[in-house]
Amino acid sequence: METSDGSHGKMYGVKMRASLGGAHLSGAERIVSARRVVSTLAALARRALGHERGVPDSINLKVEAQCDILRIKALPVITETVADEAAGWARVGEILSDAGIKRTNEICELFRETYPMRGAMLLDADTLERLEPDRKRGIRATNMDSDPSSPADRKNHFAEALTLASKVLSAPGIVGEVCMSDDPSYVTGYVATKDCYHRISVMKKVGEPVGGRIFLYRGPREAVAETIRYLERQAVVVEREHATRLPRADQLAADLAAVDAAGLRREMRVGFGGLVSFADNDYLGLACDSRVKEAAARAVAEYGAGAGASRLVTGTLEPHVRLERHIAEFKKAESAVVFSTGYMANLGAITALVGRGDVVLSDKLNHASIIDGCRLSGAEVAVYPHLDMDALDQMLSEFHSARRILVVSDGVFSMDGDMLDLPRFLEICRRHDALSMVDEAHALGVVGRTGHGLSEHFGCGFPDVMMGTLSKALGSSGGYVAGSATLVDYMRQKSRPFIFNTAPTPASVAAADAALSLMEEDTSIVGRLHANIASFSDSVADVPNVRRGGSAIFPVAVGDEREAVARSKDMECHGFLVPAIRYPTVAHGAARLRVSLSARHKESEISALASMLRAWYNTSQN
Ligand code: PML
Ligand code: MG
Repeated sequence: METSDGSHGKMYGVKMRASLGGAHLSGAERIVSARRVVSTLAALARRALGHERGVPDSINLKVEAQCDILRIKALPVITETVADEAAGWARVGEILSDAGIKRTNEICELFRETYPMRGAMLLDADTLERLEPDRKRGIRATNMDSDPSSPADRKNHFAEALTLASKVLSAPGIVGEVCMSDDPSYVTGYVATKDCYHRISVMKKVGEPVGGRIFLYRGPREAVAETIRYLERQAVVVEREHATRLPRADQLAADLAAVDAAGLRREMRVGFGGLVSFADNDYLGLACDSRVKEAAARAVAEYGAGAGASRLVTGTLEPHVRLERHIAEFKKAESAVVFSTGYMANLGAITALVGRGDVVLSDKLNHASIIDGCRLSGAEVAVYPHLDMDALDQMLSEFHSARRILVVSDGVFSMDGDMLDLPRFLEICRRHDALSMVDEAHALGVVGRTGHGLSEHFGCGFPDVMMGTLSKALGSSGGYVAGSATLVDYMRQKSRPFIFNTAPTPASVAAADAALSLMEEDTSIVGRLHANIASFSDSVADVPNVRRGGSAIFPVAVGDEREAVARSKDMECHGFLVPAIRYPTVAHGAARLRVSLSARHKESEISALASMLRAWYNTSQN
């Protein structure tokens, strides 16, 4: 027999079910050949362990030979883009009604009753009588896969839903299905009828953790048992061909429509538009300092607009060498290496340092560039709860056999403004013989009396890998890694974003070098930023939704995504640029405004902003 993965021989149903705190967390299944059983088990376990809602208490893996496998065709797909959940449910009613089902309003009403159920409600499409033998459990459509099947290690809502719906609608007597995911971030649902799978772009608000399924049945009572057997027991492989692929013109548009519907569209603005910016990371106001600009201009005149090649070919110019020496000195390190962006510095450092067989531990709220570096490295990634040093300590004791362990954390967290307890972090890393890496993108020029960062602030030692950027307090662009001569040599030999990238422009490195000198020579620049931080911090001491973490970043808790955008627009009307930060930068429902201070802010601007935040908080409480 030709099997679903192109091999020959016996087929197995492989199932995973994971639970947390007694409740269902994650479930998935595949039908695969013997050859793929082990890798599928591993992929499904990985999926359970990586679940967004937490680490499971138990994972049930089951393998069962399947001999009677039915092959059916996937339903064709139509995507319907709707403005919001009300419009989505209106479409559900219309589609069911077009399929000859009458009491559509009542069916949509009944849908709520599926929320607490594990399986689906089985409803007589005409009498609305409930036919499932156990109402709490419901009917569980299972024993199915698609051909080709989608990767097992992560959920593909659409592909898995299409497989399930195609099986369900092929069951005797089933005339329709309505489904909405219980994943709070997944708002797309569907209605399936005998001849079509209608994707409805929005069926609920982002953040709602409710979902369910209704199967609509039409036929004699005596035949219900056979329908349930088919749904729950019959092994089915759904032939997809290109069915899960939307028409080319819709592939991207459908996702964009969902972004809009969820209130998550991001707009690009051009410059500050005359507003006072509390949005950028130019902490010391050096990006537009004439001396920094002149240094950049001189470098362009002398060395050209571009470096012309990668660093290891001919792209290393005098300004690169000077800046790297300067950073090493500044960070009290043996050596330093510069990358074209901060993002690349993180990606480059992490992927060079760890790989297969290694472990990297990463704070839950680390910046995307760290997360991406961890993922790309191929090392086993373990995420510890935000700033939870006890958890980190505990987790490290579980990885004794790893070849190399890297622990990486932001120094100042970019969206929360809070700070790593560096002395504790270093002590833990040392005790477990793990390499320590700290990203000081938002700490350099900000934290410590003279802006030297966390080690100065705490009066402690240094992490093994000191990463930072040239693009924030230094007003230019680029990133660096500083540390031992061996570490830096290692970066130059092994870090792909260093090796395979054109060297940073002479202008950007010269500008960063000049900014660093200014910062060192004139300590009043950092002093001004510190005075502004202290002043704003005092002014908002009585505004509970403004968080003060000692850095230049102050998140203002809002929660709802749309509300955050409205608040930000409101601030604009008053002349202030304070951005709304939303998913995916922060979690769903954790939208916020992000105030970042700079040495260039005037006292009057700071107190006006504080007053606005206070007034807004007070009205929101009434
Ligand atoms: C689920 O994942 O629980 C249901 C998913 C619905 C998928 C809708 C779609 O994207 O077509
Ligand atoms: Mg449910």
